[in-house]
Amino acid sequence: MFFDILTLFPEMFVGPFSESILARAREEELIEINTINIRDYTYDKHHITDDTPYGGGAGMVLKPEPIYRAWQNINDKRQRDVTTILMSPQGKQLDQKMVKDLSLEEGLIIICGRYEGVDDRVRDLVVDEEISIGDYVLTGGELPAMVLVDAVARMKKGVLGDENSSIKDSFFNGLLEHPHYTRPREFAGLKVPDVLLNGNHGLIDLWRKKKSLQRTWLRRPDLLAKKRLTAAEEKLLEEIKAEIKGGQDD
Ligand code: 9D3
Repeated sequence: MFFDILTLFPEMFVGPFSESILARAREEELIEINTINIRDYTYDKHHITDDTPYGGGAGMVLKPEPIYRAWQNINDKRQRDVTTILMSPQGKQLDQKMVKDLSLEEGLIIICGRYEGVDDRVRDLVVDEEISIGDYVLTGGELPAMVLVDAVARMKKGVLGDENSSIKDSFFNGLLEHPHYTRPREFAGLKVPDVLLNGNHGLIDLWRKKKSLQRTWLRRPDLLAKKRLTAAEEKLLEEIKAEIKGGQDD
């Protein structure tokens, strides 16, 4: 899968996409990440990419022509209409369902806004979807684009070492994850729960499912409200609620 990222700051992407899982996925050509500098598509002497807003007001707006030319160039190169995303605070908030759907695309063009935003005609002409990563204000669309690429790339077959890792993901089954432990068995006076040491995988799975439900109930009741529980899960949840009333916490 390819990701063509249109940005004024391509250098920002170098570090995050050159380490660990994404670096390996690129080496193995499971994903291809290209950054395209919008400034390379300015034709004026001073390579100007922004301008003051019509109607007045604070801040600057990204001019449409350089972004449009950059988009046309890469979209033509791909020889098809590539799904084009604008990272924007006005966009639909990214969730795992959107990530999964986007991972089915052959490739994406991602436009990163800066300053107050992008001339709205860019939206009209080339943007298919506007995506936000949450309700907090950042300085531009670059970090959100990195978040999007990371989340989508790890859904592709072969990108995660363990084929099952993305299938077991919490937001995939709609629950938060159970606690994880590794050696040593005791650390700073805290012991690993005995059930994880006795090798009884039936009991371990049950314990993990219960912890998973407990955490979700305590921290993200909104997720639990959306999820259809099996009879076994309902039973565990009743146990958890009784325990919590009895003064146990997590
Ligand atoms: C004063 C109005 N601001 C809108 C909330 C202006 C504004 C602030 C920050 C316009 C652009 C930006 C830069 N942010 C992004 O481009 C961005 C973003 C974000 O700030 N938060 C979460 N997701 C995203 S996706 C792109």
